[in-house]
Amino acid sequence: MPKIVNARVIITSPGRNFVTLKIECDDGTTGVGDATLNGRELAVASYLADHVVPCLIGRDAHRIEDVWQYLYKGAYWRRGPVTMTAIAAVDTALWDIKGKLAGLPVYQLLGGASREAVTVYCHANGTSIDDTIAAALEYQQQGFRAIRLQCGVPGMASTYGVSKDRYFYEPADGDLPSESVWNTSRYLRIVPELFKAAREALGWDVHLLHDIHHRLTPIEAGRLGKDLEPYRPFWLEDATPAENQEAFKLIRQHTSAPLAVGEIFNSIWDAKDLIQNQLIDYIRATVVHAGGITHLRRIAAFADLYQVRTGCHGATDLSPVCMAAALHFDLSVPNFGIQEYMRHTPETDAVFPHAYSIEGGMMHPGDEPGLGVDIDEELAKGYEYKPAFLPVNRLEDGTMYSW
Ligand code: GCO
Ligand code: MG
Repeated sequence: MPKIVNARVIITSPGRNFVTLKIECDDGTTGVGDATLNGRELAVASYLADHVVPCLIGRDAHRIEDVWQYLYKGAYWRRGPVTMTAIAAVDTALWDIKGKLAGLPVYQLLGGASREAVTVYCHANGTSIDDTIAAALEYQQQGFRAIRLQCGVPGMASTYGVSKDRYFYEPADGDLPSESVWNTSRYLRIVPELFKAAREALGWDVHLLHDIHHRLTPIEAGRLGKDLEPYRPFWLEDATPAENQEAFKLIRQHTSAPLAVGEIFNSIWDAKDLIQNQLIDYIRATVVHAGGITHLRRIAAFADLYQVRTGCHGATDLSPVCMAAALHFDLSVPNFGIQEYMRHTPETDAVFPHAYSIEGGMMHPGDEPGLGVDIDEELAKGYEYKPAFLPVNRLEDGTMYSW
């Protein structure tokens, strides 16, 4: 058996913070897992280093399911983003090790490829509609078949999804949380205009997506869905906070716009009612925050029974290790829908050398044994952790709101 002899938590900040777990076996085989929880990184690092690593030493690295159950049931305190991100890191690293020992890319261990490559959506954003459309046209020319559109809202200084840099998006930028101001009616007026302009400029052979980022009530989301229907959105994401899964019934009663949710979910239980009542069309949970490849497969298998497809979260705060793992999962899973793609900075790519590649709006995990991704620990040492918080949002009268 490949015995686990060492596991270390590596914190590095090549442009942004990442937490990575590296597990080592007695034969020298290593595996990596992403453990990054944006804005709360050190909580997961401590959970792993103080409470998980000591329990891993001496275990059989091949027993992925048993280790998963041991960490999940053994913690007694089930679920939650910190616990599930820590479990995900271990699980991902063990799949990487199993692939390397088998001499096969991980997607082969998951049943093999169900498609040639993975369709991704990219991000077009700008402070105005025109800027956003210009960015979208550029992506369309590069061959992307699915584009997310986010634009600034007139009268609001900043809004989620609109970056300072045209190519790199990084909302976690403050030593303390920065504050934005939110106005729902202005937002509800601009988004249909954005989609109208996008269809005129880009035509109908491209999928258009939009992220509401939890900022509407169910009835407001129903209204927006109706207004966007003529432009055939691919999905509306995080229409309303999903703690109350039943809230999505109200949205469904008012619009046929497809709904995606789940980037902040960490367990199948967050999505159970949404899926079995067919209240959503895409489940956005991903490897790093939803218990690793093992648990994500369980979510996808359950979703498949209800014709809900996958649409894994893939923002820049998920490291290339998570991206690689997500691609192996995406390539294999029968009910794959789409994969989010946001480019990492060259500094991040250098710290995490990887075999995955992108071409014409499609990605492939590569055919290296394991996940085909690693961390360059020497390079990583040069980038010290910097506290960075996500912004918060308030209504114009000062009331705290969802960001
Ligand atoms: C997305 C997400 C991200 C999150 C970010 C928070 O759809 O990509 O909403 O942009 O805001 O991952 O850390
Ligand atoms: Mg989102």
